[in-house]
Amino acid sequence: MTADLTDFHIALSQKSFAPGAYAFVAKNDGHHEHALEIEGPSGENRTRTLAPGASDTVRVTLKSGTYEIYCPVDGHEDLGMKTEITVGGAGAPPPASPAPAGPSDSDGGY
Ligand SMILES: [Cu+2]
Repeated sequence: MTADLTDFHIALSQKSFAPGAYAFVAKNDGHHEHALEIEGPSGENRTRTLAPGASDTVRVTLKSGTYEIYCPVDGHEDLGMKTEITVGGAGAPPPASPAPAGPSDSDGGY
């Protein structure tokens, strides 16, 4: 799970989760200091404040519900550095199923 922090946006590699323990790796790809805070049913967890180019990991055990993910640095949340994730429930994607194995088009190929 990665979170890309830029000026001023948070891009998550994933937005639907099953309940469980996760490590969010936050990388600051912007030109300002940023951090990542995860707030929801498990409380608040955050990375340290990251200088441009720095990264940090925040470990959190997600419970069912909605979490707000944002940058706690001065006013960045209002500039757009916030998003939401859904844990469990209807927001979770169905388990991936392999593509159906159709009949082969190959006839030996002459
Ligand atoms: Cu920020």
